[in-house]
Amino acid sequence: MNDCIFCRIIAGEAPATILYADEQVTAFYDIHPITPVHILVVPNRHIESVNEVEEEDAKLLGHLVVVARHLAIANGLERRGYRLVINTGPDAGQSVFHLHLHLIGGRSMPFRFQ
Ligand code: DGP
Repeated sequence: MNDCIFCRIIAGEAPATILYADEQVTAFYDIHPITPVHILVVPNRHIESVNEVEEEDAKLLGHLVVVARHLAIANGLERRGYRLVINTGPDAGQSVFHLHLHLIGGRSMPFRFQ
């Protein structure tokens, strides 16, 4: 997917501060952080959104969460807490159509889901 910015970051063709990478996922800082810590954890394979997730992707999505947990600990978020957010589709404000998990924390966040 040459027109996908996250595919280009994963391939090393676009700049980003890579915090973690393995054969399944890549993590890097969000370019527009909304909290002191704002990291994106992204599957290396292009999946547009949760709408395209299949049963065989369950292990990959579990791995995304495990990597996010390690990054939360590495950034000192474990005790105070953090959010893991996956925006899906226009009503949720998804703007990059390559599935990604937001790890946000480092300040208290209001509860906004009503
Ligand atoms: P979402 O709204 O859930 O689709 O979030 C997409 C996020 O991706 C948004 O917070 C900004 C971030 N982002 C967009 N383009 C780039 C980029 O080129 N580099 C990095 N590091 N982050 C990006």
